[in-house]
Amino acid sequence: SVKTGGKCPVMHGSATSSTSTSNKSWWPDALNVEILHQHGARSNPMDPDFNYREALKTLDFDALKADVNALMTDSQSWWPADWGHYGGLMIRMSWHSAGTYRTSDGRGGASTGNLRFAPLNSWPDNGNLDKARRLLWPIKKKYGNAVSWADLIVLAGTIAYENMGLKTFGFGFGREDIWAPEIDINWGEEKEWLAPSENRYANLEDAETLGPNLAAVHMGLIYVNPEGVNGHPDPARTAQHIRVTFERMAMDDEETAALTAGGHTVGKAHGNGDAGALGAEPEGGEVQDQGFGWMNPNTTGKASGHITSGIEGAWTTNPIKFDMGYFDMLFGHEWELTESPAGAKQWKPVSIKNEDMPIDTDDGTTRTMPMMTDADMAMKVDPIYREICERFMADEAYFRDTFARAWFKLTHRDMGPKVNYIGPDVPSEDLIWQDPIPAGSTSYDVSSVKAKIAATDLTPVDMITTAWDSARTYRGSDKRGGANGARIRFAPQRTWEANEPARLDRVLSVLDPIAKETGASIADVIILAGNVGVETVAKAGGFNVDFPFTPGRGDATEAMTDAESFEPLEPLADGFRNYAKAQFAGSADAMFLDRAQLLGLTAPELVVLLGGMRVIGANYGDVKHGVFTDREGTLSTDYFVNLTDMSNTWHPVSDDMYEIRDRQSGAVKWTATRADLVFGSNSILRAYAEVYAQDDNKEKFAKDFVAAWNKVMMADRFDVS
Ligand code: HEB
Repeated sequence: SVKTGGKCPVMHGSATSSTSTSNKSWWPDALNVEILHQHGARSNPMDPDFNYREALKTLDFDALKADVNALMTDSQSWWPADWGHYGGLMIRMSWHSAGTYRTSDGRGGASTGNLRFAPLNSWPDNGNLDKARRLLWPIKKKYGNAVSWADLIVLAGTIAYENMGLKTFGFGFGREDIWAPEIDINWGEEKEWLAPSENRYANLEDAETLGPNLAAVHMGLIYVNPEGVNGHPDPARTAQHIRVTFERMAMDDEETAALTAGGHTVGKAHGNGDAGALGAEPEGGEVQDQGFGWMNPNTTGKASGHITSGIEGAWTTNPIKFDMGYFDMLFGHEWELTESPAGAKQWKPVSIKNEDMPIDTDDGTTRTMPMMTDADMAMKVDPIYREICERFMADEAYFRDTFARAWFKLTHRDMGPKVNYIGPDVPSEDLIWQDPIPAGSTSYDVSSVKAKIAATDLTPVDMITTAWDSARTYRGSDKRGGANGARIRFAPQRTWEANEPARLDRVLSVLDPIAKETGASIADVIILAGNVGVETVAKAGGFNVDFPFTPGRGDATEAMTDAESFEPLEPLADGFRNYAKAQFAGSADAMFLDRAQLLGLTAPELVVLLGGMRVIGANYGDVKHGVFTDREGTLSTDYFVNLTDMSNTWHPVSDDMYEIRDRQSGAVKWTATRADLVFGSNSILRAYAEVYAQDDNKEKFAKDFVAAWNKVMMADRFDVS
């Protein structure tokens, strides 16, 4: 074969492939500011005015669904379907696109179509899902911009279930595609696929000690190793790891058991041959492979020759029907350890009647041995999962409903509030994990509310910090958090250290009656107060800013709030207010960047907001670190002017604490943290800091500050965007 390895024999001037001499490889500890520059207009091929929600209005939903249905049983010779049905494959694709979601930072999940790109398109766990997307391509091609890959990938699995006899809970369109892989998601530190699990656990025997933002046991896997922890079968032990990894995906024990059983009620595992002989994964392939990975050189051209995980066999007697077959098989037989033809560890029935065996994928006259993975055995061996399965077995309708709801949650968890769902099959029932928010009034008199706020004895800082704290929980990753709903009034947010509970109580007790008097929601009044506060400090700085304001935020109730599910949204550090819980001080700059990315800010927006917040005096607990001004409470560019002034010197004095001294006299002028000084030390952030330090950019600073402030306040207003 012609193998150039993609290497050009002639050196050319640009770094056209990721070279080993990128800045990241020279200075691995530098902040990765690029995470703020993703998914820009330069990478997006759509017209600038393209709006996916609008495009969806032109979609013929019924025709699309009919085409996806027809695809299920339209077997292609280049990838023959098992039993002539692609349902299992499509479901596994949907599940693997959704299953990367983790509650800790809301990243991962099905809402971006990232399965098209590396690393996900080439993760060992995603083997042969490239085939599923190529099978869908004619449909994507036909419907074009009116349906995103992200939606189509989730729809395919959902239609597959319908096709195989499950009444699903519903479906919402509305996932907009990205055009380059995300660079903000930390999938782990390992440099080797499926590296031993020890790397990511403090103690592998305690599944809870899995690294904080991770939700899989190995690099390159969605959840647990199907052959057991580090490939050693032990269902009871595997159960502990299933519990933790699924919990991090927001699933409780019942949802987990339902998903696993309902998932493996259909389809099969593929390992009928030498898995070691498979070709490169899509991203590592040769140009002539055209992004097709894991090709099997020993293929028979039949479905029975597909090799994916290396595990071989179906779970049920009839793998193209959604039925109770998984429970019948698992609980109706005793199981013993065996190996697949590819050498993978799996379980087989000690004995089984011929008619209970699944028929061969290609040949309707022969039957094959069913199997269970170690993870399936966990459903039987773990006492909690077992009890849940027994409940399902006794009540098929309950199992179907529980599974259908869990599948809907799995595939919609990262889409944010229900207003983001589009299409004829959006379920009307409100679900607690959607963080429901009732519509708020839009008809009250905004200026009289502002006047009432201004007439209170709240300071601008009271108003600004409360509005900020209310809005800053927003994370674009799963579109949760934010000011709408005013959940800052409830547990757990009301008592978060970062929210300065005493001040929060005091401010809310002043704002609450204003909301009651005027008919505005408390959520709106909190934001309006922030606007009043910023207007006041801007005026002090000589700027006359006029705030845009869009009323209509609603007030959630405690009954609409799953308090526990908000715990991961707690700000453990918030550089904008120079706050870090004690144990995180050393990485305050990195956590600052993380928060800015989750808020959806660009690097210039991050910089302008930070500089403004400091001089306003919005620091947590009124600490003075980074308040580089002698007129605190006035909106000004002083922070940037003093940060970039060479008449100062900078000195570390203790962990994460620095002094800014006068170069001549040595007198201490200010103190600072890493979250301040990184804006002078990081060359990219410094470039923006210089923009706002410039003599000609004072007005620009005020204008940009207000725009960035407003962007954060509006980040969760899907109801109006
Ligand atoms: Fe599953 C398949 C594992 C969960 C759905 N999985 C499968 C396989 C394996 C597994 C190994 C085979 C692959 C091949 O092809 O070879 N899973 C697993 C684990 C877990 C799971 C370990 C945890 C527990 N799944 C799951 C879920 C779901 C699923 C949750 C959904 C819901 N899967 C599935 C399906 C399939 C599978 C459908 C079939 C595919 C075909 O047929 O192709």
